Order: sequence, then C-alpha cells, then structure tokens
Amino acid sequence: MDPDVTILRTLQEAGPTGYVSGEDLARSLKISRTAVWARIDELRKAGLHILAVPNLGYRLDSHDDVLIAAHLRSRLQTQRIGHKILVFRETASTQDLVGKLAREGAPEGLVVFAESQKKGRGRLGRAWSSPPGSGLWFSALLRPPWPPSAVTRLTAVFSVAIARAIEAETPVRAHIKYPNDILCGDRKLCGILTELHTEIDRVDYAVVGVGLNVNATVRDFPAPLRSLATSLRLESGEPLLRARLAVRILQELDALYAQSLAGGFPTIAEEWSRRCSTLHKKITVTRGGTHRISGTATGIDEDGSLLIRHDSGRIEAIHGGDLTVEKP
Ligand code: BTX
Repeated sequence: MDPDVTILRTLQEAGPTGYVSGEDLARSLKISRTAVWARIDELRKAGLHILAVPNLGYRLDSHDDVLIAAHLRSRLQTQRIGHKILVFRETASTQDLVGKLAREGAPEGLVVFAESQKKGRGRLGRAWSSPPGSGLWFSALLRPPWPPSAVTRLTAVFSVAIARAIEAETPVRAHIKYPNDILCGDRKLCGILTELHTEIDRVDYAVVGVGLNVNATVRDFPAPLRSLATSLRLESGEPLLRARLAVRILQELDALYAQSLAGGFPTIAEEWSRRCSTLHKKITVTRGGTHRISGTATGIDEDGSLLIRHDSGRIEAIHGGDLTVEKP
C-alpha cells in the first residue's frame, strides 16, 4: 500500500486529539523515521495540516480545501471504485485522461480528479465550465459486463449516488433531471457525462464524468451561465470541504455499482424515480437537434432508458436527448 495512505489512515485512527509517534509509523511502514518525516513534509506541502510535537508525535489537524489522492484513498473503504486515484492540478479533460488510461489497460475503478479543466466538456461537444478549486471535476473508469444498450444504467447509478451524497453531507435539496443533470430548483448543480467504448455487442469500457459545482460563487461562472447554474455553496450559504463530499460520492457509487452488477438495478431505478423531478409530467425530449418526442415520463426501464407514455397509451423507451417539461 502507498505509504502516504498508511500514514494518513493511522493518523485518522488516532482521532482528532490522538498522536502517533514517528517511531511507530516507521516500524509499521518498515522505513526510517527520517523517511516518515519526508513523507509528512510532502503531505503538508500538499495542504494537509499535520502537527508534530516533540515526545508525542504526529497529529492530523485539518486540511485546506485541496484534493490529495492519498488523503482521499485513506478515507475510502470501497471494493472497486477509487482503488487508484489520480489528482491533477490542471488538465484538458479528465474524460480524455481516463480514456487514454483505459486503452492502456487500466483496471475498473480508476478515478481521475482535476482542480481545473481547460477543455471540460458535456454532451454533443458542449463546454463544461471547470474553474480551479470551485467544484469536483472527475471521471471514473468502469468495465461493466453489459451490452451497450444497458449502459444508460450507469448515468442513473451516478445520479443516485451524487443525490444521496449531497443529501447526507449538505442541507441542500437537489433533484435529478433526466438524462444526466442534478438540479436545485431549475438551476444546474451537476452534470454527468457517460462515454462508451464498445466492441460489437459488449462494452469494452465506460468513462463516466462528473462536474459538480461545490464552492463556486456567481463570479466563477461565465456570464451566460449565471442565471442557469448554481453551486452547493450558493444554495447552502456555506463553503464545503470537497474531499469529504468526494469520499461520500465514491462510497455511494461503489455500493450502487456493486448492487447493479448483482442484478439490483430495479431497486436503484425506483430510487432514481423518487428523486427525479420530471416524472409524471408532460415532457418533450429533443434528440439530434430536431427530432422531438412528447408524452408523459413514467420512469426508467431495466436498461436505464426513459419510459414515455404517448397520448395513445403506447409506451416508448428512449435513450439520451434533452428534456423540457411542458408548461401546464
Ligand atoms: P450537458 O451537455 O448536459 O450540459 C452542458 C451544458 O451545461 C452547457 O452547454 C452549459 O449550458 C451548461 N454548463 C456548462 N458548465 C456548467 C457548470 N459548471 N455548471 C452548470 N452548468 C454548466 C453535462 O453535459 C455533463 C458535464 C460533465 C462534466 C464533467 S467534468 C469531469 C469530466 N470531464 C469532462 O470534460 N467532462 C466531465
């Protein structure tokens, strides 16, 4: 295991007032006390406040709002998601990085975060604004043994995981909007982007990207987004520690993904429906810019496709598209 992860786990286990001696850390890591000190020094430089008191040892005090891979790893107890985490200060798009690592054979569960993205993207080549430090911008690599048609499930799994984490960690009331948004009122808080690499009838890999506005203030958004977007900070009036929220999201994702692999997607679809604000309403879904389908949204099927009831009573399952709720 990464020595930084072991150091941080040991300090966390000692609690907020407990100290761990350099000697104990050196012994359990089988490295010298000087090497322990060098690791602690690196973690401090990354933004963790680790107190060193003579004769007592080290204590993890707090941290700045920075994302540090070893710190995230040390707090995760997951089966698959986040066994490997990378954090970049700046990148073009975390989707591209994870796609590249997937093609090189990276295993399922890799998660890449960036403090900022220069070319963050949404669906259909739309831009995703990702200014430094104001949100959680990350992509995860998954290799589900499903046919490509079932992969819309992943967007639902991510939506429910993020909605649960927001509910657990903040006072903000957020809801899901089909296919890939989490909103507060009618403002966008989070977008999810699911990209696939397929082979004839199976998924080789899926890269699921999350853009969640956490501590963004109005000025962090480009002018055209100011009336459309919101952040957890704007909604709650409080800044949040992104690492804490990130850990909770990955933890929820791990549990929900395992559940969906074990055949439990129908239960997740029920929770998705409860958290979705656009069900049982008259909606129009626009696909490919011009193709419109109108009806009443009734739920999602076992593949994660939206079920629409036409006025004739016929039910149609559709993937993707942009949804608008018709005014009564
Ligand atoms: P989408 O196509 O549904 O939404 C894109 C639209 O959302 C934009 O056209 C714009 O109107 C609006 N928008 C752009 N930036 C923001 C923002 N920060 N907050 C609210 N609204 C915004 C949604 O696509 C999927 C977005 C996924 C982003 C993640 S970030 C990590 C990963 N890397 C990457 O390049 N994309 C994903």
